[in-house]
Amino acid sequence: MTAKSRQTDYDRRGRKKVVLFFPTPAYGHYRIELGLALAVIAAPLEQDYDLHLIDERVTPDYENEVLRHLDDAVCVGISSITGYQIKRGIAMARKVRRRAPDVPIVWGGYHPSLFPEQTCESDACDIVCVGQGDVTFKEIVASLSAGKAPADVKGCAYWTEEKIVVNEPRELVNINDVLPAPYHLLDVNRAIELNQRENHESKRTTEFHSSQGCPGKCGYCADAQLFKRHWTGLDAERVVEEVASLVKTYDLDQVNFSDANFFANQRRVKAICEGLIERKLNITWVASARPDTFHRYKPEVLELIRESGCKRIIVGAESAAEPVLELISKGATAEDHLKSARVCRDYGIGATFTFITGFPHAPGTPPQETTQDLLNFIERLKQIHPDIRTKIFVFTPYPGTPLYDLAVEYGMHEPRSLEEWADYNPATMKVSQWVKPGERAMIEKVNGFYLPFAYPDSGMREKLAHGSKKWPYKLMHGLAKARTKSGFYSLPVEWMLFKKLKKETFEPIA
Ligand code: B12
Ligand code: SF4
Repeated sequence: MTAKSRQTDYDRRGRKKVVLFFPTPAYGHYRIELGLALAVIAAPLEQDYDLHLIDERVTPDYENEVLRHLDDAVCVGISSITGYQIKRGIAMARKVRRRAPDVPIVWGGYHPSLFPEQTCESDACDIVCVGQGDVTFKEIVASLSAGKAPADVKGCAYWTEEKIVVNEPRELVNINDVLPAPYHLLDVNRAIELNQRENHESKRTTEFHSSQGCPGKCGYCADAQLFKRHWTGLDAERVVEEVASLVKTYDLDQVNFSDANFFANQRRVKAICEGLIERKLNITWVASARPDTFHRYKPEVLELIRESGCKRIIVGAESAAEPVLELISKGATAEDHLKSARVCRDYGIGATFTFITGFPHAPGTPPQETTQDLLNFIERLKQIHPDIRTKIFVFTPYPGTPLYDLAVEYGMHEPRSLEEWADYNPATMKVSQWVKPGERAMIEKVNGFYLPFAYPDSGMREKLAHGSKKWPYKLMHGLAKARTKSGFYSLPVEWMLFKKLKKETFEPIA
């Protein structure tokens, strides 16, 4: 379909429904993290509109759920990060177009925000919400309900027959001015049950977003594009109040904070922990920390963190080689990683360290850190603290970041349309010319299988001591120890058997 032949009608007077769709975000098997973005943008519309929030992973018969509301719809909203989520979003947009060609389709989220014009060029999109959607989406809906294109709405771009119009940007909205996310519009219980059934989670867990932005400037991270390195946190009282209400409503055992940088403000963290303890919520919680922040926390705050139920922190370590840490502007050193591991050990908190291999380097030059170097460092971390998990990602350059520009400079092909971005998936494409063939399999094998057996975390130790499969686990522990000690990973019969039996590695991130 060419742009000219679109039949979109921006005059939506008299319609009362708003349909919001959260496509499956990633190719492969992932735990379901709630599509909180939809709830946040729906919040200010709740009084005046009939809202339908549909999550491809959670809503049964999701396709019909979207299509059956179109006759009376002001618009359909689609959320997306770069990659597979676009693919699923386009697939749904095309179905919407076939059924109701006049209904405007609005895209929002990290990817459309980076490429508003390019996204509008696709026949799968009419309007893009650039950046935060809290206020912008409400105004887009108001404009359409008043019968006009969103010409006066800051922070959006839209398609017209003559051209694509990009309006002036919207200033950052303070997260404390945003209404609480109406979780009841999402099928939280079903998401929890799916995670329990399909991801073998024992706890009833959901997500909470307590801050936005991050002052860091890591060269691979998209956060700065949206939040301009500006961090704002919800007030501690509000966090505790909302978390307490969620725990009660959904009978939760665990809350995962999905903030980019939960620990940015020590005073706020202390107040949140005190609040959680005072309320006797009796939950565990998980959140992300920068490697240079956590070990600098005061001992009394670390005590409170543990006492309030912090089960695990997630540390974006990325590398242990100084030249790489410098290249990616991490602002942390390998020593910071080791210190964080020691602090977690001393205070009885688990930690997941995430690493990235395959950062770009100039053609003809060797990598500054090999996957084997990373695996050696991971072994050091695991020797410090038994409750350390690790995950190695293969570097994928995300648009809008300095390392993306470097990758392009070194010859990476740049996708040129929304449709091309849909295939930009780290799991399926050979995006990286900086990771040698066979290395992905090596990572999966050693980091996802042998290291967890050789250095068992608390969950694995439990299985080794008591579980029904105690003896096979003990045997594997011995074998894995011998493998990691010798570095001999050829003829991995036990690994091949494991791959046949299980779809996941032993160490989920949270
Ligand atoms: C939860 C999460 C996930 C979840 C779900 C993804 C999702 N779409 O939400 C899962 C676990 C699946 C995931 C996976 C990945 N993620 Co992730 N993830 C996050 C995280 C931590 C929180 C997102 C969130 O819920 N925010 C809360 C809501 C309220 O905010 P929001 O989503 O930004 O929505 C606001 C606006 O964007 C806008 N908006 C959003 N949608 C819509 C829709 C409409 C219609 C409108 C009008 C507005 C709108 O309005 C909202 C309110 O202001 C963010 C980091 C962060 N702190 O934001 C990274 C982040 C989104 N992830 C990112 C990445 C790179 C990944 C991975 C590729 C990482 C990897 N190495 O594998 C994988 C993808 C898997 C794969 N291998 O293919 C990047 C995205 C970069 C990009 N260019 O798109 C982020 C920003 C992290 C970062 N700092 O770089 N992730
Ligand atoms: S610390 Fe995390 S969120 Fe902050 S800039 Fe670095 S990667 Fe992004």
